[in-house]
This record gives sequence, C-alpha cells and structure tokens, in this order.
Amino acid sequence: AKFFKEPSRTFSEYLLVPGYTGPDCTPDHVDLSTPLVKFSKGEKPAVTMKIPLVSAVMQAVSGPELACALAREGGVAFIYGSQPIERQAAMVRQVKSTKAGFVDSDSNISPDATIADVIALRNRTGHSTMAVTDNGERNGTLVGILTSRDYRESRIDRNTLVKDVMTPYEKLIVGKDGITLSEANDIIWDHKLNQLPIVDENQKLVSFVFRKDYDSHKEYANELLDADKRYVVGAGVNTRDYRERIPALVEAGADVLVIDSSEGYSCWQAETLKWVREQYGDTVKIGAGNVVDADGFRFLAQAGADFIKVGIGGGSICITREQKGIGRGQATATLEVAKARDEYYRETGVYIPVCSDGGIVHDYHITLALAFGADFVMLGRYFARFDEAPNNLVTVNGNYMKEYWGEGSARARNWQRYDVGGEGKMSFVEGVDSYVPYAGSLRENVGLTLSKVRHTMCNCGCLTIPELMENAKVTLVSGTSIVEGGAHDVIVRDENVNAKPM
Ligand code: MZP
Repeated sequence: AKFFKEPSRTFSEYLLVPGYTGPDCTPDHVDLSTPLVKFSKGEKPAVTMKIPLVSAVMQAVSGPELACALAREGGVAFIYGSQPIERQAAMVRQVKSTKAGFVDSDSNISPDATIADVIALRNRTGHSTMAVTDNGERNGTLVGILTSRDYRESRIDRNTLVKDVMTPYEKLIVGKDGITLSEANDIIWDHKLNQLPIVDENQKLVSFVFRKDYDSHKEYANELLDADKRYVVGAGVNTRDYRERIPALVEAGADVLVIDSSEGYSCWQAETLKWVREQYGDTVKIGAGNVVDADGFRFLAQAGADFIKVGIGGGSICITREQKGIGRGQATATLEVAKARDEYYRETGVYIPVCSDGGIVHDYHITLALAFGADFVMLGRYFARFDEAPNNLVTVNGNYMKEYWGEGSARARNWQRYDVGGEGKMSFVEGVDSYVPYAGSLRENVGLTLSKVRHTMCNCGCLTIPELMENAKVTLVSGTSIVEGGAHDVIVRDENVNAKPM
C-alpha cells in the first residue's frame, strides 16, 4: 500500500495568522466573486458567482425556494437529483420562471389572519418574509411586513400580530408614486428598521431594502427593476439515468449540472462526462466528484469536468468513514486537490475551480477552505437550518428544529450516489437522519456569515479570494490552544446569538 506521509486533517485543526491590514483593506472593499466553471488563461469563466457558496445536492436542502433565495445573494443551489426526472426538471423550471427580486403576490396576507394562517401560508408559499395587507379597506394596500423571525419568536395571537408586528411598519406605507431608494434609506435609518418594502405604482410588493446592506441592495434593486433577470440554478445528476435526466434539465433551463456521487474517481463519471461532451460540446456546464487527492482531480480534469468537488466522509450526516473506512480529512483533501488544480493550470492554461464539499461547521471554516485553495464551498447542514429549505420545521423538546437527512440515509435512499456499478440497489446506509437547530432566513444568516469572512480576510490583508489563496498564513493548532480559543475559565452570562458558532 502507498502511505501518505502526513495525517489527514480537518479545518478545526487550523487557524489563520493575521497579515498586514492597510487603510483600504476594509470589509466593504472585499470582493468575494469566484468562478463556478473552468476557463482558459486570459478568458473569463462562463459562470461566476458573487459569493463562494453553493448548496448541497440534497433532498433536505436544495429545493426551488432555497435556490431563489441563494441566487438572490449571489450563490447557486443544486436542485437534488434523488427524485423523478420530471419533478426535478419542474423545480428547475420553477426557479427559472421566478422573476428575480420579486415576491409572489400570493404571499399577501390580511391583518385578520391568525398566526396559524400566517404559518400555513408560509409553509405553502415557502416565503420567509410576507406582506401584510389592509384587508381590503384600502384596496389591499401593503401595511406591514412579517418576517419569519417575527412569528417564530413571538408566537403571537392576532391582536399582538396587529399591534406589535404591524404597527411599526404602518407608518411606512409606500405611496402610490413609489419611493426612491434614497428616501427608503432615510426612512430605514430614521426609524431604526432592518428592512423596508418597495412597492410599484400598483402597490404590488416588488422588493425589499435591507438596512445592513443598503448599498449593495441599491445596485441590485435598480438592476432588477429595469431588467428581466432570471436566477441562476444548478442541478444534480447521476451516472445511471443521465441520458434521460440531463436533456430534461437542460430543457428546463438549468445553468450548471453536477454529477452527485460520494466517490467520483470512477469510469462511470468519465463515461457521463464523455456523453455530455458528445451531445452538447462545451455548451452544457457540468462538475464532477467527489475526490480527495491529486490522482482523482487529474482523472476528472482530463475527463472534461467543468469544476471538481472535494470531500469524502466529512459531511455532518455522513457515516461513510465508519461504514467503509474510506475518506480523508477535509482540510488535507482540499489542500492537495487545490495544489493539483494549480499544477494543471500551469501545464495546460486551463483553470478548473475546486469546491470543498461538506464538513463546514463554523463560519471561519469557509475562510479556511478558501485559503486552502477552494474556489467555493458546498454546504448542506448550514442551509438545512433556514426557512427556505424544503425540510420540515418541527419542535423537539420545546426547541424549533429542521429535519436534516443524508442522501445515503434510509430516508433518502439515493443509492445512485453510492453506486459502484453492478446491481443497482442500496445494500447499507452511509448517512443518518437528524435534526438541526432552526436558524431563520437565508438572507440574514448568509449576510452574517459573509460579514465574518470579509472581516477575517481584512485581518489577513486580503481583498479577493485569489489573494487569500496566495497570501494567507495558516497555523496548525494544538488541542490545548483550541480550548483557549473559546470563552474559558469564566461563567458566561449572556448568550449572544451572534457569538455562537453557526
Ligand atoms: P455538511 O455541509 O452537512 O457537513 O455536508 C454536506 C455534504 O455531505 C453534501 O454536499 C454531500 O457531499 C455529503 N453527503 C450528503 N449525504 C451524505 C450521506 O448520507 C453525505 N452520507 O455524505
């Protein structure tokens, strides 16, 4: 057997050491844009993302609502493939037919509604933020905005809903002539609000302005309100029914595909990629994986993958390492594959983005993954906690939880993901069925996570992801210094939610 010299390590075993921070190195100057698919030296990638986050190809994670919410933030969701082809294509179509930035008028609700009505409507529409109208007295005029947090935390009855949730916003009805973004900004700051609805001249809710990211939203809102943009969306495929599934997804408008497999260094992936190139040339973009070393990377690069996913056994719901004894620590795997990518680029002039998939537990793990050479990260557990994920919200011992189950669990029965040829069936599980704490809306959480990434990058003196890959200084940490890194030797009084790991 070949033995690797170094043990394989996880992100929790490392920290970043600050670099010099200059006067222009501020979080608002950090650019998190990153390529999603391969490109040749001197050319631009056909698909880029504004943020380095994609959502996992999982039943509990990537449905159409989450895809729209993530695309709105600049990332990409991969609609799960462990479902009938037509159903998956319909989900892709749903995302592509949602007009970017607009909220379905169906999400209006009258102030006569009970909180139960609100929750039922939210479950039906999948919206985390809903408009409250005036029950017809003023022709359905928008009088308030109800966010998921409002009804999650307050558990209110109708009167409280009307008084406490609606009243603060009632002053802010946006008139028939609409409102300019700078007026919106003034109101937001004057009234210490977090968000303000924007309506068109027919009083239809068309978008929101958020306080914390007003500047970026201003540009985005302007872009959306003249343009007819559609959200970017991805979809997972397997190496069995790809001849039928891929044409249906392409026809539905999927922008990018990925072969979803726990182990991608196989003839089946090469065959699937070959078929895509024969049928579509380079017009269909398709990633492959997962691999955990340079050999696996080179194999999929030569087979024609547009990006390559890294990670075996590190996912929060994954028991592959226990069941089969295969895998590699996520930090080591990401580092080695990213080095192979750089070497391949030097040799061929073709840059193939690398995605670190699974095992991200803390926000700072994202920054570490980027520093280790990942162009973007894929997250399952992280997104499963949000309103927009297609999984159930339940209460467990009085706490709100979301259900989260692995694709290799008995519940998902996605045997194609673990397929090694031969008889197609599931012989043992490689994933568990679990709960994760409910965390609210994607927008709020992603905003907070990326704010931490931006701040850390500034501490490292880096304004872009390539700069971070090049200049980050990383140190291994001992078990004792990990203990030192949290609050220790004190009795913590306030449970500050922002200080908690994500
Ligand atoms: P995490 O973000 O929850 O830690 O990991 C998500 C990743 O775990 C997915 O993108 C996928 O690669 C992997 N996964 C999904 N299901 C299983 C399983 O059942 C799994 N074993 O390992």
